[in-house]
Formats: sequence, C-alpha cells, structure tokens
Amino acid sequence: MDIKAYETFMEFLKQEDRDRAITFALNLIESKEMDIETLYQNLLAPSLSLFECDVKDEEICIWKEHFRTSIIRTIIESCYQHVLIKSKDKKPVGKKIVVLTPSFEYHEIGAIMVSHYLRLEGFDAHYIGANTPKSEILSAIRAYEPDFVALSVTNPYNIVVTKQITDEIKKFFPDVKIVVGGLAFKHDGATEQINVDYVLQSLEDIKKFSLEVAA
Ligand code: B12
Repeated sequence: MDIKAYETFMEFLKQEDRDRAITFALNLIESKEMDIETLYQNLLAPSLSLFECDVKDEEICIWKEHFRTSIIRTIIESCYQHVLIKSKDKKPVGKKIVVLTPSFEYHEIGAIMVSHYLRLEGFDAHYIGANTPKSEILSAIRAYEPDFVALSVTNPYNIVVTKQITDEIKKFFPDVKIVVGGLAFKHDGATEQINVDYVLQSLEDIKKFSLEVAA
C-alpha cells in the first residue's frame, strides 16, 4: 500500500479540497503510478469506509459525509474511460451482468466500483442505479436479458426487501443467476433465507467468479 499517496489524498479530503483531491487521484491513474483497482481499494474505499467526523455537531457531519461521497463519486465516474480502455486488453467473459442497489438502499459507491471491477475482468457489466424498485429490476431484466443480476446491499434492514426481489427474479427469470455482496452480507447467516447463487465481496472473489463462469 502506498502510504504516502493515501496520506496526501486523505489530507485533501480532510480539508474538503475537492479540486486537489480529484486532480491528485486522476493524476495517479493518468501517470500510471497506480492502477484503477489499487486506487479504488487503497484510497477511495477506505476514505469512505473509515470516515470519521472530527466535529461533534451531527448535522455538520452529515454534510461532510455527503460532500466526501460526492468527491469520491466524481473520481470514480472520471475513471470510467480508463476502465473501458483497460478492459479492451481483457478476454471477454461473454456474460452480461447488471449491478444495482435495491429499494431503500442509497449506498451506491460500492456497487459502482464493483461494476467497474466486473468490466475490468471482462464482463459486459452495467450499473443501473441505487434504490431500484422491484418492478424496475424485473423490467431491466426483461429488456437487457442479463446472465446475472448483482445486488449490493449495505444496510441489514434491506435484506428483507432483497429477499422479495430475489424471489420474484427466481419466479419470473429462473435462468438468471443472482449475485449479492456488500456490508449487509458480511454478517453470519445473512443469506440463509435468500435464494442467491453467489455471495461475493472482494476483487479477489470477482476474479475467481469470472474464471468460473467464463463462456
Ligand atoms: C457514504 C455513506 C452514506 C451515504 C451514501 C451515499 C452514496 N451515494 O452511496 C449516505 C449519506 C446517503 C448514507 C446514508 C445512510 N447511512 Co451511510 N454510510 C456511508 C459510509 C460513510 C461509507 C459507505 C461507502 O460508500 N463505503 C465505500 C464502499 C466502496 O464500500 P462498500 O459499500 O462496503 O463496498 C465495497 C464492498 O462491500 C464490496 N461490495 C459492495 N457491494 C457489493 C456487491 C457485490 C456484488 C460485490 C461482489 C461486492 C460488493 O465491494 C465494494 C468495494 O470494495 C458508511 C461507513 C462505513 N463504515 O461503511 C456509512 C454506513 C454504511 N451508513 C450507515 C447508516 C446507518 C446510514 C443511514 C441509515 C443514516 C441515517 N440515519 O439516515 C442512511 C441510510 C440511507 C439508505 N436508505 O440507504 C451505517 C450502516 C450501519 C449498518 N446497519 O450496517 C454505516 C456503516 C455508518 C455507521 N458506522 O453506522 N450513508
């Protein structure tokens, strides 16, 4: 892990210096000092997952969290063109996958990152959005005809709605395989009641998954 790069990036974030944080992160990619996966895993993800507010006022903390998320999101979206270029070197897996977060789940940075990881591993991957209602998910499956649907869930309360969605997917599209991941599924037994085909979390999991399902 490049500690110096992490510390510099975190300093810009702590100062809420949006422009320097974004420029610094994108420079790491453009200068090839860091690859996309390392940037996401070592700088962007921890900058959110380890977020701690240094003031006592809760309202200010919420604003700070939103502001930081928006900076990270801009960086990830700006990296997409590099994802496309890099993924051209990868042998296509020959599988289509849609990535989303279900109804009531607003945490979407993990889902967007995962859609980029999947592209980098050769999937035809598309992130279709956060807080996606069941009816929209079913309609996306009908239109896109994916091989896999990946649901990213952070809040354990949303496992209930995830079960309703996965039951309907299995009922109407029995051939579509369901992948789940995210903080909510890190708890023991979280997938016991749910009909899923794969529980994945890390980039390593995604790499193994791509080898396993390659056409
Ligand atoms: C940013 C953030 C928000 C933002 C999200 C903005 C956005 N556009 O995404 C906002 C402000 C909206 C928000 C709201 C809330 N949040 Co919030 N939030 C966070 C925070 C700080 C960072 C989350 C994040 O983006 N992490 C970075 C990403 C990259 O990590 P990740 O999601 O874990 O994803 C990685 C892996 O899990 C995995 N992965 C994820 N999905 C998938 C899917 C697949 C298929 C695969 C293979 C892998 C995979 O790969 C990713 C990349 O490594 C966390 C703190 C934390 N410790 O996580 C709290 C946190 C998640 N939030 C929390 C809470 C409680 C809330 C609120 C309920 C607060 C409130 N009272 O309103 C609301 C809920 C909103 C809702 N309905 O969803 C709690 C959840 C607690 C719990 N029960 O587990 C946390 C943990 C904070 C805390 N310590 O209490 N939040």
